[in-house]
Amino acid sequence: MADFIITTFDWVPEFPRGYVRDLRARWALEEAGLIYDVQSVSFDDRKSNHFEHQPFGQVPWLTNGNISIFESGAILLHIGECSENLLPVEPRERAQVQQWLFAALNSVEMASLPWFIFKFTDGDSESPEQKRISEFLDSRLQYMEKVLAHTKWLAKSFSIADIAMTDVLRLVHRFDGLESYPNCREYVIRATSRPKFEKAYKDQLAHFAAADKQ
Ligand SMILES: N[C@@H](CCC(=O)N[C@@H](CS)C(=O)NCC(=O)O)C(=O)O
Repeated sequence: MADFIITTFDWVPEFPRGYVRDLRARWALEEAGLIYDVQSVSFDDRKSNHFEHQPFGQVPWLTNGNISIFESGAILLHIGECSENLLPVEPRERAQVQQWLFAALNSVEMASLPWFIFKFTDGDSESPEQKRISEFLDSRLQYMEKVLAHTKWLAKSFSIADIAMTDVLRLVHRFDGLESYPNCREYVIRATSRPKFEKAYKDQLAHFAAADKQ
């Protein structure tokens, strides 16, 4: 049995495929060259065992020996601890990666997720609430655009922070939210062109497609 086990849903509807957050864990483990298995829990029928690992009844969670850890950011940090390539040991570089990991989740995704929910549920209708959220996201993207004008990756080299930031931004890109942000767009393209992302992405699609056939 592999040391690392990612648990995700057995099936999800077509729409979120390729964007389910187990992708963050798959991608990081691929980049780290660590062996892992993927296990499934029911999407339709969430049992008490599921809530023991992920108290919100969501996915993913990761097990590594006797450790079981949920929240994709915490999972990325855990994988980073096992791979110096993704989370450097040198204190200054390590701090850079950690700050950008939290920035992806706590400064950008906290704006992109409500924006996505409005897009998904209300389309392009510009309600005052939707407009406020769009402006909030824009304010974050304007700063990211400046940061990404000068750097290929968020820290000295590709890291868990780039995995989180890319995954956050590519959902915005999916709904044309990066049209005015060429540096953010190029960053997403650069990161998602990495062979390990492509593998993780294809594997996720295959995982859910296999459930369709059953
Ligand atoms: N903050 C959590 C969010 C996890 C999350 O939103 N998971 C989604 C799949 S990407 C999910 O399980 N959705 C089903 C639900 O919320 O019931 C993380 O980053 O791990």
